[in-house]
Amino acid sequence: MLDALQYVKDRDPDQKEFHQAVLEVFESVQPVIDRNPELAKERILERITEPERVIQFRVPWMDDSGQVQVNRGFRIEMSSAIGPYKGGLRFHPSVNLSILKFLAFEQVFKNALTTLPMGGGKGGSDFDPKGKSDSEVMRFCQSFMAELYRHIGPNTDVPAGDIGVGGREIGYLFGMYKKLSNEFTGVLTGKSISWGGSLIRPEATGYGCVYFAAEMLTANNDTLDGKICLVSGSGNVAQYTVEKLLELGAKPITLSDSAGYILDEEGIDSEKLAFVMQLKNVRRGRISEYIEKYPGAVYTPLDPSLEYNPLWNHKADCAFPSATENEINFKDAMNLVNNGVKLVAEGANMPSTPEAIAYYLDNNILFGLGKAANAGGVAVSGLEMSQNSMRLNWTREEVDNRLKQIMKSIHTACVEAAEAYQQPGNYVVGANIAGFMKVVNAMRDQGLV
Ligand code: NDP
Ligand code: 2IT
Repeated sequence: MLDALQYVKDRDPDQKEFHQAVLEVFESVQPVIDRNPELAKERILERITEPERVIQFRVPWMDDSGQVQVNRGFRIEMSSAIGPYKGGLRFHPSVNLSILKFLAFEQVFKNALTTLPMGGGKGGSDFDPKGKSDSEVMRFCQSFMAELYRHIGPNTDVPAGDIGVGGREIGYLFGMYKKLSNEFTGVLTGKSISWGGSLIRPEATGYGCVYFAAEMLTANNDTLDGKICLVSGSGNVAQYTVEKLLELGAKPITLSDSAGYILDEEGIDSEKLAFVMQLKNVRRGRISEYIEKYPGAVYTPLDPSLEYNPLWNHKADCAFPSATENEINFKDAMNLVNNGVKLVAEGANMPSTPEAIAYYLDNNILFGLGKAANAGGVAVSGLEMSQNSMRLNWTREEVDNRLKQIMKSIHTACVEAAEAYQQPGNYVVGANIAGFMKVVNAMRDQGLV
């Protein structure tokens, strides 16, 4: 394992997020390698960490003032062992190869856990949609797709949304793909319901994460009813996490964006959530505006000089990090535990640092790892692909029931894999081993490709 990790680090020494994601999986699957030494001989770890294909391209576009802008576009086609490459596109200034490779790597195992036939990929751009007009976003998306279209397809690679890519962007990307390929196919997921989308896809990641949390609690004879919850982010995942928490009787009290967070000790109820949805999705405003509407709440701007994030330092029962990677460090994890938090379910991808994860496990926190807890989004993307292939639409109830079933089966797979390797209750080991085994078995069946 150490050899394989060193090999990965030596090949791309500056890709620290990718190394972090790889280390977590390698540590979890070490007992599998120990039991099956032929995997080391077959260099499975070296193969599984090497993307099948990496595409990088220039994305030139013109802004509203007539200035030419140049961004970078990427698509990492990580693994097609169990299906076409599948995973989101992220538009954010921080996007680089390391971040996209970590996301694509996690996606491979997450998609395997969903039980649906999807490989793993991820892509995006360092383009920042914030503050851009709709026409600028459209021109950018069209230029991005002018290159990406030749690499994707409904049976090859099916992108979707992620940070900075929601319904608006998927619409512009789909329109350009359709024009260039002269085909109306399910090449992207997260489409609008009137032209091939699936009901429940917008809700799926947040709902799924709460279903997963509920499963972890049920396994411990508890429920979400009455639980005080810390939620970070205020985008797609955070919004529908809050919606489902409210439905299950919990009390969410925080939301955030990259500039700061709000604390509403009376609880963010459905009326307040509707305001946040309008604010973020339609007006594209900032979470600080929440306190203008609800003066009982407190807004705290982000203070980069602090070694911890005060959002994670309030009395609560559960935490749902739903913004971005590494948003909970060791100090934050200590604060969570000291404030009584007993459950952490990751809506975001890799929001907890390795030190934070070790601290949760040492303190018996019920910890739902992102690749298990947030798999509901891509699972319903998989259901959108099925509906597109059948040229049929399922009802809300049908999709929601399938989502619930999938989250339940992911929970069971994690529990069983953790038990099989003598680490009961460890969802990190459980998720990584269950996802890994499925992908590795497929790779071995298909030979050296
Ligand atoms: P959105 O773009 O809808 O929302 C992202 C939210 O997180 C915004 O509130 C944003 O604030 C905040 N945020 C983004 N980057 C940072 C940062 N560097 N520091 C602090 N806050 C930040 O994205 P999603 O809700 O879709 O994604 C959130 C997380 O969930 C990501 O980790 C994503 O990979 C993961 N995820 C998403 C899935 C999906 O289906 N959409 C599926 C599974 C996981 P601001 O507005 O200021 O940028
Ligand atoms: O991280 C993720 O799982 C996503 N952004 C969703 C991917 C998808 O293909 O729906």
